Amino acid sequence: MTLTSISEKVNAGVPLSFEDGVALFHEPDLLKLGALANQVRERRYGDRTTFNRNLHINPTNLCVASCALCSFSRRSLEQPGAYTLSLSQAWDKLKTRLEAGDPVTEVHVVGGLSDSLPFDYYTDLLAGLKRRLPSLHIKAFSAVEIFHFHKLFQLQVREVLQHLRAAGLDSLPGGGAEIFASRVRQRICPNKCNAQEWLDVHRTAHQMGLRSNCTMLYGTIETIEERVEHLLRLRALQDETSGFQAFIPLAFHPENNSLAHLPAPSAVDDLRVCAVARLVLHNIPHIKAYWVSLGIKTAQTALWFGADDLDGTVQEEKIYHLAGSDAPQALAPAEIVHLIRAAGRTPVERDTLYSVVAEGEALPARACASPAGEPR
Ligand code: V47
Repeated sequence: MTLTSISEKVNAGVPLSFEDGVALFHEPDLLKLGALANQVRERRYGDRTTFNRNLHINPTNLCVASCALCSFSRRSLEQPGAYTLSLSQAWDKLKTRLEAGDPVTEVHVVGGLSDSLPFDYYTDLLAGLKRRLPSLHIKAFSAVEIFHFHKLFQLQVREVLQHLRAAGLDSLPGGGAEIFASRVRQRICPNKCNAQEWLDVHRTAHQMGLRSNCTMLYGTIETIEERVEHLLRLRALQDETSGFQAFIPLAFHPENNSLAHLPAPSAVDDLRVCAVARLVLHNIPHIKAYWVSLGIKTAQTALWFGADDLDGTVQEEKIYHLAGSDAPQALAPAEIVHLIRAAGRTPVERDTLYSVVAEGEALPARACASPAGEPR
């Protein structure tokens, strides 16, 4: 398999095979790989690059799963840093943003797998957020959490989703997929749902008309073959349901967790995963360069390696910052607009379902330029 023969398949709209995916990961010419991914990206979106205004709320870090990859979770309230937000504390996070005149369009809610919070806590949490801002899109609870609710509260996955939807749930985030191969899951996250269960939650959500995202955590102990198998399983579900909106490659961050002996993936790995994902996942519309995970400079570069979205303003991100991310805690909308323009792309503010919220002159501008009058 050469890049030329793969490129012919891409141009003819032929889905790439497992062998093609493996060959792309081994392709020595990163820039040629990136150029092919960029060609696909530009054919669909030109140089338009989306972002949204969002807020992360992590209601609790109490978690029964104890995943080796995680720096966020705590086993009990006695451990330093353990917390559970009261409902008013969680709602106030949104209220504070709104009172500061920041019109967030999305809240991203994910947390640990608590064995003590009642189901009402989660439904009340969503209902209270929606009450405070009825137009808010609530993207909440990874498939791992939904599966945990199914087990803990003895409800079918569909019933869990129905109750959450009635309370305000609009879509599911893509977290918790990690790497589907059971060899890897047994080492990095043995106590959470398996690949089939993760995929089944998304299948059910899609069948109910809910959209969701998907992810792959790379850079722990997985092989190239296991990465490709992961991407192909996502692609197969998308062929069936068309419910995934975006794929988010998640770079492993090794601080403060049981896998701290592993090196973090390099920027070359980051760009390669992004480009391969764009080429293999031809049926998933968007590839997000999540700047919190990649760092700002690599995320900007990823916009030339297949990515067409930078995620959002974020604010209050905990999972990556506890694992060593040195990205800022939040970006102002004007800052994201600037970063996209500085990367040579055209910024577009979107909502969660990728409808345009603002573009061109309607986008926020930075208050002041640097002394030389040039963008910093
Ligand atoms: O589920 C946890 C991963 C995910 C670490 O759907 C880690 O729009 C790296 O899913 N190093 C949470 N990764 C983030 C996530 C996400 C982010 C942005 C947008 C969306 C979306 C989803 O982060 C977790 C897990 O897979 N993770 N610990 C770590 N040490």
